[in-house]
Amino acid sequence: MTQPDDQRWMALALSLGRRGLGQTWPNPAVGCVIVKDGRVLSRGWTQAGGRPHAEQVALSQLAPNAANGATAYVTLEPCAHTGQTPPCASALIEAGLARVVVATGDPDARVSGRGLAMLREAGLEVTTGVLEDEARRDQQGFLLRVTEGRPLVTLKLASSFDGRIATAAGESQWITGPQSRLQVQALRANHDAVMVGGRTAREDLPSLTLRGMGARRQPVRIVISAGLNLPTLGPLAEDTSGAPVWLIHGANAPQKARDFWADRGATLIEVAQDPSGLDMTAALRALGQAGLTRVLCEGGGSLAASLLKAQLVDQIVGFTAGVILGSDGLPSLGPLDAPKLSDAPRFALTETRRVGADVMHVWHRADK
Ligand code: AOF
Ligand code: ZN
Repeated sequence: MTQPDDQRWMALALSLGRRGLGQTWPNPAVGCVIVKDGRVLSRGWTQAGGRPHAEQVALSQLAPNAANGATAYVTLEPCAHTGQTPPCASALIEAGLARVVVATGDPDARVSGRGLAMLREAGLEVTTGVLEDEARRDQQGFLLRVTEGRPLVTLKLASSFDGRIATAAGESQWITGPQSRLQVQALRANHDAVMVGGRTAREDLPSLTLRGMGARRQPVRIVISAGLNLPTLGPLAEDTSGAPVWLIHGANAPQKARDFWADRGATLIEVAQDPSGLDMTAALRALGQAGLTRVLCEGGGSLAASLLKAQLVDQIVGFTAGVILGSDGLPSLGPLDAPKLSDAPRFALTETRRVGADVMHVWHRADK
């Protein structure tokens, strides 16, 4: 049974959990609040690298017996397995909690209902489904990794008012303003990896690193390039920021290029290829297998189009500027081969925000 303040405390637990997004992969970013007599006793969230778990962090701050009779609000079903630490369900039982409120279940085969069962068997009152939709949205990356074997994909599109990303001459700096670019850094911070296509890597020589957000973990830098035709000078080859480089390529990538990047510490991932390009479903499955839960695609237009065509884009974050470039400007996306409107990928608006002189808009896949 839910109680009057359940939503309020769960909202707090969700906001704590979000602090871990981008930092905890392959684990979920969970939040936990322990409440007694209408007051917060302690708070916790999953730490960088995925451990300790949120419940353990919250419990570790309490004096012995302090949690007796208290309620724990947890954004994901407490774990039931012994990993490097004992199960969170046991820790909550031993700490003497009377009630545990959970937003949504954990589909991990080692947990999957067992965490809730352990709590109930020990006589704790268990309430589930509080702010479940919000929790599933926050944890969509982890849920997709476990249930579909691939990470969540966020597509970032920064464009002119009419959806262009450069002038006919290729001038693109800067269409959106400094505040939008700061928001992009915040997006990098809450994703596990940043991904671009080979052409963007060649033309923009991006560093793809996180600057100034106080993050402890740099996102993995992923480049998709069938032939590994990538610049051998520039930040991807030289950067010493400690951000890993993973390169996804096809069977035809020359050995010389593979050796060059392997020598520089890059991880090489080979996936199947057909005349239309690399198999993006296979590429994302490989990334899920490697533990990634949230991937931010920052372009270019042809990579973004192939992700959309393969129905692999879960959310779009758009930044739209008040500059107009016309049809001679470069479009933000390559062809989608969707001649009918009913075939076109469709997204539903979830948020709009003014960011400096631009507008940021967040969209989710309409069928999810
Ligand atoms: C929780 N609270 O904060 C997190 C949980 O490898 P381990 O032992 O750390 O276990 C990882 C699994 O634990 C992960 O797949 C997910 O099922 C759960 N993560 N559980 O109770 C947390 N991060
Ligand atoms: Zn746990």
